Amino acid sequence: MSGDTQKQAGQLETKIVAAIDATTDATALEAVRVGSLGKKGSVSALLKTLGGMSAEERQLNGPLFNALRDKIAEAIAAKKTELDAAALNARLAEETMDMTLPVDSDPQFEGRIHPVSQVMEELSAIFADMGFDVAEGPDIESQFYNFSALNIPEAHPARQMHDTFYLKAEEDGDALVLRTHTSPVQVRTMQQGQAEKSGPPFRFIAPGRTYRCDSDQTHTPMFHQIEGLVVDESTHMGHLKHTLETFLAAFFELDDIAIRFRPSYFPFTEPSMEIDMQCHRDGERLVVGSGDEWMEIGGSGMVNPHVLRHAGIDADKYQGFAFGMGIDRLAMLKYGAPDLRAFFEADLRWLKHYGFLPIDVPGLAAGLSNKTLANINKAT
Ligand code: 2NL
Repeated sequence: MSGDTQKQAGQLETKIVAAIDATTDATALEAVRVGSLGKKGSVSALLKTLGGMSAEERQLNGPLFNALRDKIAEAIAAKKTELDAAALNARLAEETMDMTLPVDSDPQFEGRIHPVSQVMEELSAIFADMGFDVAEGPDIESQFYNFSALNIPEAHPARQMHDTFYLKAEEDGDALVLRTHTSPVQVRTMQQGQAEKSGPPFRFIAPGRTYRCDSDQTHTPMFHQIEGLVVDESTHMGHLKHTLETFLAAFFELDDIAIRFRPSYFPFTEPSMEIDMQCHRDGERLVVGSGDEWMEIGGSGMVNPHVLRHAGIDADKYQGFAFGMGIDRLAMLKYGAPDLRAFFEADLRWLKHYGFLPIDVPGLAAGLSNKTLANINKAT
C-alpha cells in the first residue's frame, strides 16, 4: 500500500465534502451523490480499484475506502435533512393564510337545478295529486310507436326528413327515429297495462325529451314535452277541460285561470283542439291568468279509436282524452326566462340566475315553488 493511495482517498473526501457543503438544494445534492456513490461515481471507482490490488494492499485500503464511502453517505444524509428543513421553513414562511377573509360559500348552496328539471318535478307533483302515474319510455323509438300506432300515415309530412331525426337503418328493418313527441311512451304504457291487466282505466303523464330537426329563435333540436292521457269507459271532454284548468291553476299558482278550446287537427285525436289560456300584456311580456288576450299553450283531443286499438284496447268499450304541452315554454312563462336557446347552452351564470336549489324540491304541501333562494337573497 502506497501513501499515494491514502493521500488520494483523503483528497477525494475533502473534495466531495466541500461539494456537499456547497449545495443549496436537493437537486444539486443528488448530483453530488450520483457523482460519488452512484454506479459510475468517484468513490465507487475507488472501491473498484481494490480488485486489482494484492491481498496485502486490499487489507489496508479496503477498510479505508469503505470508511470513506460511509462518511460520504452520512454527510449526504445530514445535508439532506438540513436542506429539507430549510425548504419546509421557506414554504411555511411564504404560505400565509389570511384568517380575516370571509369563508367560501357553502357548497350546499352552490349547485343549481335546471328550470326544466324543476318544472318537470312540479308537473309530476301536480298530476300525482290528481291520481296520475308518471310513465317513461325510450328516446330512440321505432317508426311503429312514434308514427304508425299514433295513426300518422306513411305519407304524413311529419315523417319527412326535415322534421324527424332518422337513425341509420338496420339491414333488415326500418330505421329507428329519435322520438318526435312523448306519445309513443303512452302507447307502450297502455300496451303494458293491458298485458299486466292493470287497466283501463288509465291515468298517466309522460314528460320527457323530444327531438325534431328544427332550429331557430323559438325551436331547439331537443326540447321537452309533457303529454297526459286518461282512458276509461265514459271519459269525456268535460274531464279534459277540468283536468287542464286544475293543472294550469296549480302550476301558475293562481286561484282562477280561464282556458278555451279552438278546433284543430291531430291524427291521434278526434276531435282535436288547441288549448288557449287567458293572459294580458305587460310591456314586452305576456302574463298568464287574466286579461283580454289568449295564448296557445298546447294541444288536446279525444283519443282516436285507431290509437286505442293499436294499444290493444277495446275501442267500443273505452274512450279517453289526451293533451300535449311544451315544458320549456311552460318554464319560460312561469319563471320569466326570455330566450329558449339559452336553456341548453350550459352557461353557469344563466343557471345561477334561473336555476333552483336542490333543497327546494317541488311539492304541493309546502307551496309548489319554494323560495329558499329568494329568502336568502332578500336577507343578504
Ligand atoms: C301539442 C299537441 C298532443 C296528444 C298530444 C296523444 C297521445 C296518445 C293518443 C292521443 Cl297515446 N293523443 N297525445 C294529443 C293531442 C295533442 O300534443 O301541441 N303538443 C305540444
